Amino acid sequence: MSNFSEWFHNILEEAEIIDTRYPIKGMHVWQPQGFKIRKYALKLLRELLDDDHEEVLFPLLIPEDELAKEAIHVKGFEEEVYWITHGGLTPLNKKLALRPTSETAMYPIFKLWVRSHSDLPMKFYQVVNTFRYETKHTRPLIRVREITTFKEAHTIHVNSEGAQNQVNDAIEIYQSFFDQLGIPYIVTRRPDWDKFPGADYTMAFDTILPDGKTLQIGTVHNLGQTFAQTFDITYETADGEHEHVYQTCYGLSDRVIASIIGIHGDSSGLILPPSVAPYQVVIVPVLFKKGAQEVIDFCRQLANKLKKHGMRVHFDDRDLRAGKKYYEWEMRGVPLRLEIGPRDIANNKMVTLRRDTMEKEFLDYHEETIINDINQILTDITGNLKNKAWQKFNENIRPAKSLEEAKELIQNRGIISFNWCGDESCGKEIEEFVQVDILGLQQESQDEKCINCNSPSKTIALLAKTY
Ligand code: PR8
Repeated sequence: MSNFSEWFHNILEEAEIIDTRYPIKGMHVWQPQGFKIRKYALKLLRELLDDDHEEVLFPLLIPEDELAKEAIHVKGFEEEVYWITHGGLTPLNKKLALRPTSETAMYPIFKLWVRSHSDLPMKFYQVVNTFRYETKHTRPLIRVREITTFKEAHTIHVNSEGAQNQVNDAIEIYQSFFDQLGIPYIVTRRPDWDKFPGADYTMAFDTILPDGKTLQIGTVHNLGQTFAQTFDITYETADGEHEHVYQTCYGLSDRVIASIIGIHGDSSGLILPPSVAPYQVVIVPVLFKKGAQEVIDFCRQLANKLKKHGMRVHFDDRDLRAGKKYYEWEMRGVPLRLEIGPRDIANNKMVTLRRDTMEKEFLDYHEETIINDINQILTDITGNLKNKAWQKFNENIRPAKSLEEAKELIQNRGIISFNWCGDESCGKEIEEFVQVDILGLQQESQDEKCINCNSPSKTIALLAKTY
């Protein structure tokens, strides 16, 4: 995969994930294969959130005066908002924004919903499309102007500690989600100049794509009381006082799908983790004139049996050369292929090909154990994909002891860690020298000196070339 960008665009087209020919920049069409991956990814996410969040659906349009209420927030988004100015031929009295995110759509309503301390915490989420007029180079799934898979959660708490704990819980939820997809990540606190507009602070998940650039794949924001004060969201305490609530919000997007595709794929195409693969197993019959019907019957029965046990299985009985079928299913990233011919049936065996290793093996066929055996292979594939991805990720994080070394190391892309005093103007100097941005702050450092100004270092920070 020498040119990731080209590989990525080709595979989206060849595997029928996304059609990029829609005539609006940054807006694309989900094709059936892509839509299924998206659907299964969302299923995993909903399973995690539904435990203690309620799913809701707010309108797409936000009145101008609501969007403008929170000054820092609106400033942060002013260059990215799409506006509706007319209803048919009639100019609207009040312009309507296409939501770039839904704080200002939801929070005036939260004001009506929140009553007493006993109602709290409240935790909501929705999966919607949002619109951002991105000025940076757009790329399918990675930087789009219509984010079609925007999962945004919004929570409300009685005190700062509640919001703080929720930030930690949200990080755990996302960790568990990315772990199931085998996507490696690093969680950092964004520098103050890069936090979500209106947030007290922002925690972000970043992964590394095969070209060595990092991609922000999720964010968790502690909003403190900023929006609560702007939208006057209060609750009644046990003593009958009225207090402003504390809030958090956290979001993920189509970038999750981009990461699944980009991180696991290889030169033969997609490699999908079984949890999101449209087909987890494909059965290809190896047919000769003699015994063909027997093979077809056997394969069909096996497919039905696996389906009954909840697996997504496809029996490919098209009249095509086996080699052509192999090529296609490999390109589409089906985790496991079973090849079954007359001799295999006679010997109670079948050939398995794992897409992650491309290794062919014989599997003994036993009526009673076949379900377990195949499930075990799928579990192994999930584990192997995750391990391989993490290994590569970790190899791409390197420490630098000096600015010169940081500049040198960043030529190989990836993430560079270094000691930093935390001062904004010093941070800007570092960014200027190295010519990449500070990604985030990782952890407190002790007895170390800032790589730039030599004063005591407060944190280990990360530098990266980002998408
Ligand atoms: C919020 N409010 O909005 P956030 N294309 C693809 N993915 C994107 C794009 C884009 N143009 N822009 C952002 N993302 C908060 C939290 C409700 C939910 C993805 O936060 O602005 C990024 O992965 O940080 C980002 O982490 C996530 O959406 C949430 O967007």
